[in-house]
Amino acid sequence: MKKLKLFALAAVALMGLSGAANADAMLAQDDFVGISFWVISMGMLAATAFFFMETGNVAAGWRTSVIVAGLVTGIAFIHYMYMREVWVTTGDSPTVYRYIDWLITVPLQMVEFYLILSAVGKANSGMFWRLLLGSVVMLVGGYLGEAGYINATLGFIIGMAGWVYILYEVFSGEAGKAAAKSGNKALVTAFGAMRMIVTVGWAIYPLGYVFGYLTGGVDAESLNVVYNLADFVNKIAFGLVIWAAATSSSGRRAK
Ligand SMILES: *C/C=C(C)/C=C/C=C(C)/C=C/C1=C(C)CCCC1(C)C
Repeated sequence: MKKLKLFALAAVALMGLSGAANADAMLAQDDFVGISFWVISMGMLAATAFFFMETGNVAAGWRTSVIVAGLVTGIAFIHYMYMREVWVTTGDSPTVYRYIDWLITVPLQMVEFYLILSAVGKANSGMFWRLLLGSVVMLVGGYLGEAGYINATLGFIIGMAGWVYILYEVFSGEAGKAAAKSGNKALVTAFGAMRMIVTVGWAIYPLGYVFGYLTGGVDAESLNVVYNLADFVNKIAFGLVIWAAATSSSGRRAK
């Protein structure tokens, strides 16, 4: 188990490094957007190491949730290595990389609602599929709109429908009800905090879409900084909430 974890970490770090091998990609001292890409990428690496290392400190039922938190930040770390290179060398928004990252990490984060419910025995497969479907509709709609395959407004409407569906599921749908009735304090706290992140923290992305593509008024610099900060909260803090619930329900350092 220890060896496997080290191997996984080394693999993640190596993949990330290969993205940084371009010698032309020198960060300018006044490129604050580029600096934010660097800072967030290192935050993602540190979070990944932390989550993987902590999997040994939580009860078996919570382990998968903490592993998935590490996968989310690990996948984001690798994408951040590429995104910052695109930004630093060309000054363009790395939209394709961002969406590929979202397309993998957001469904994984949705699955986290299911996983923490299943850690306390309150999940069913219907929730899993509904949350997954909502996130895929949201992202595919957004990408088709942003990349110009469909009208930007139409893409936005499809994306919003997916997001609203997710919010319905975690607030008033079966998943929300199951959490409220679970009687597990750590789960209720974590579920509530994750729900707030998905409501408030996630609102930043559609706002960025509106200002960046529909009304205009936000330049690529600001949009990237905002997305970077949003990812920091929505991936790392989201994982920490799960980790906190996992450790408090497991008794710290339970082995
Ligand atoms: C780690 C990355 C995360 C949590 C990304 C989340 C992305 C969204 C919540 C995107 C939402 C969008 C809409 C709700 C409307 C259409 C446009 C999107 C895709 C930006």
